[in-house]
Amino acid sequence: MIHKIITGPKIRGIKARAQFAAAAVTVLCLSLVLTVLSPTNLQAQWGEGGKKTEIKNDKKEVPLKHGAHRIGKRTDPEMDRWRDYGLGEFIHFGLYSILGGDYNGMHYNGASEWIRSWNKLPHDVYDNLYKKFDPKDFDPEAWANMARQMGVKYVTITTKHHDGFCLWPSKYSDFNITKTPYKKDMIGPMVRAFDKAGIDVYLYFSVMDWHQKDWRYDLKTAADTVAFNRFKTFTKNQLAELLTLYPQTKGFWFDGTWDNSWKKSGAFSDSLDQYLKKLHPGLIIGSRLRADDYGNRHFDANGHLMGDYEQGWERKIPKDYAATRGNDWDCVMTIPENGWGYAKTWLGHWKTPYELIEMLAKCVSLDGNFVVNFGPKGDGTFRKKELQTAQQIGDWMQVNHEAIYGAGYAGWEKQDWGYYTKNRKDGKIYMIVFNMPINGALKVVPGKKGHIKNAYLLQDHKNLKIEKLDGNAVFIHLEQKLQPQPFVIVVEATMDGKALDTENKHV
Ligand code: JFZ
Repeated sequence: MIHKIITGPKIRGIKARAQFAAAAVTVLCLSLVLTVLSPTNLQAQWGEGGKKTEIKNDKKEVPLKHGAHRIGKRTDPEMDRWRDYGLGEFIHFGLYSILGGDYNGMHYNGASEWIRSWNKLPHDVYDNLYKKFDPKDFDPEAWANMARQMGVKYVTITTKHHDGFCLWPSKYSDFNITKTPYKKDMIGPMVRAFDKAGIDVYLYFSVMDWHQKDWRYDLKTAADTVAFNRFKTFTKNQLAELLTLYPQTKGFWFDGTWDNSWKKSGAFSDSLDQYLKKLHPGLIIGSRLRADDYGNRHFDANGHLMGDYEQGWERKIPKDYAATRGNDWDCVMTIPENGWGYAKTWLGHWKTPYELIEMLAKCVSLDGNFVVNFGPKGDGTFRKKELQTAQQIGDWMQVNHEAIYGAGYAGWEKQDWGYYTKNRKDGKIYMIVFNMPINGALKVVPGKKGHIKNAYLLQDHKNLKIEKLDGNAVFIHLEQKLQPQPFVIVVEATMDGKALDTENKHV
């Protein structure tokens, strides 16, 4: 099954490429015809320093009814808040948490929340699991405390995964929590507990729904279209219901939007996006909801992001700033190699807290947020290893959070010791160090006009020795070459080209 999960997106990818090629030909013809009518194209370019410069070029944009409606980042307070989170938590919890990837003494090798698609497990067995769903030890306050201790600023919780099971009392689907032995709403208590702990709540919602008879993978017949139209209304109703029941919601994390049926529904997903935002001003929706007129997802036919942030960085991190195209983005990450829901048998590598912290540092250094996933057990508690991971990330965050919250891309040339981040408000630069060089010195090459004034360790505020190198580069010397954990150095610099009196100090 791992095979199936791994090859799934690839096959989809090939199909998508074929469709893209077809769309591209259409687009080319269209643009030839519509040259006279088209607006002048403005292409955004991103370089070191993160400054966006609009450059005019002669290429014409493809006219789209359902492409991006905004070029560049959202600038409202809600989105500023999102941008400053730095660290987030993802929680996958549902019927699949009962099985934990095992059935009848057999182990499913795919991601455990996909177990319903395993040919060894009859659908009716899975669909009757709700009769056993009773997370007796679920304690929303404990979940929120764990998140707070870990230092996360936002959490995304699964309200409904691909299996269609709703963790809230939806009046639009009987396949919901009230029909289980547990009976009570789980989403409300979670939303309120996280909100009380000062953690913003986002709702994961899979559009693809294996339980609904009207769901279609593709629209091949008129009957498919009729059924899928009913499905669209159902989806819209469920989403409005969630926003009405849980007004604290800050945004939706959409999923299961890769099938042809949805890709052919660009007009609907566009109107849905606008409807939800009207219902709930400030709502944040990433690039996994919409498709454009040609079925392009994430980016429209003109390469513009459709959504408030790029949501395609799933278990992967951009290699450099250029790869982010200057967009807002977050990376969602599993602790095991792959698998989001609880898995009793957790095979393969487990990421260590420091590996996760390094990913966090890298994401923030490239202007993104980092989200760590947890898969609680069927009884509603977290496995020990996940609790320890959260605790250790939290311990590190306690000391070093200044380098993460409100910080982003610094624009300084990356060095091998680790990552720079920069506070968006006061411009302070942080060095998050993972690889201490053998010579005990860290090279810093500030931007062209930068001059290093002072450097100190964030953990104890002890000043560090600075040695001037050629130009405005410096070495920062550490007394202790081996550090037990990743550490942060705060750099005070002037960026106006003026040298400071400390500049010529030699060590
Ligand atoms: C999806 C789900 O199928 C999965 O169970 C989990 O919820 C995850 C967060 O999201 O998985 C995906 C979605 C997109 C890609 C790969 C896996 N992708 O774009 O490569």
